[in-house]
Amino acid sequence: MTIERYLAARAGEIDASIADLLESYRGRVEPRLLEAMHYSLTSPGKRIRPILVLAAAEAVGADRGPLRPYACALEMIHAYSLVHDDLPAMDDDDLRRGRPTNHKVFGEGMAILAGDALLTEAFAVMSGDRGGSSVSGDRRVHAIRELAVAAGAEGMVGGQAGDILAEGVAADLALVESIHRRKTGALLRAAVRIGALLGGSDAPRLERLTAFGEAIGLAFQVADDLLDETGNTQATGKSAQRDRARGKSTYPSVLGVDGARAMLRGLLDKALAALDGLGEPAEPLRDIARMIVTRAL
Ligand code: GRG
Repeated sequence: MTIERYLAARAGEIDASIADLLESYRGRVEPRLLEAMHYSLTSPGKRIRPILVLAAAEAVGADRGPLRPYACALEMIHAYSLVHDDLPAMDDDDLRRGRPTNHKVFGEGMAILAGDALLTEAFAVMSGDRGGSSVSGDRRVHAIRELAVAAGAEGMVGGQAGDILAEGVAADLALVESIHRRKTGALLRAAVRIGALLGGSDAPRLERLTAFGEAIGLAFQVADDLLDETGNTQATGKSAQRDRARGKSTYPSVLGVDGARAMLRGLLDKALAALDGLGEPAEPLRDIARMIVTRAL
């Protein structure tokens, strides 16, 4: 199977699981709030984080079927982060995934609440019984903690705070990296680790997959920065050169476009080396790493 077909098939599984989940809220959740949650959770994204959960689980030999709800929880946190990131108090964006942003459609108050609900419900899903009894309680608690730490003050929220504080500041590479390891990298790393943990990984493979998750987590942001710098709105589904316009610290701004590209190639080598010894079941993860990097080169 080509990577394109693999990703489309997995995204389809995730979308079906998301549709079931949203349907289960009907009648229990304020309809307008559910509409706003539905708008952002079903809007057309790559679903890369939930796909990483499933691919990491398969890389350690697990059956991905029962893990789909947990994978959806990663997408819920991602969707919340985008809704809040687009708010006027944050990045103030009108366009996301080629569509009007949540607050443009539902108003700021409802967008904030839809983000809050997606974040909170992600943990209800992680701790609930949608995955059946396929995963031990201990592993589930470990996975929930991974997600909380990656999304919280030490992770994504902290990275976003660092990003806001660095606006207009002449940042060096260390600062850019510290922001992006937390803001983008932490959730991607957690997706891989959560897939491995829920899939029953032993410690040596978890260590390898963690190194892989860290490398692609950073690569993802370097690639996003490059696409923002050099891409167009049609390719990215959002306004181009927003980072530069806002005086944001990005990899191209500290390394130059060529330097950022070289860093991206180095991160791909690291990601692939981390998977040495995991054999054929890890092939989709290798393809995902190659795809993240090549779309920005
Ligand atoms: C925590 C309050 C709060 C806000 C969240 C982390 C964050 C702040 C927002 C993320 C916004 C952002 C543009 C981060 C850069 C990472 C990135 C490339 C996000 C887009 O992810 P993709 O490419 O998007 O996976 P799709 O649309 O495919 O899901």
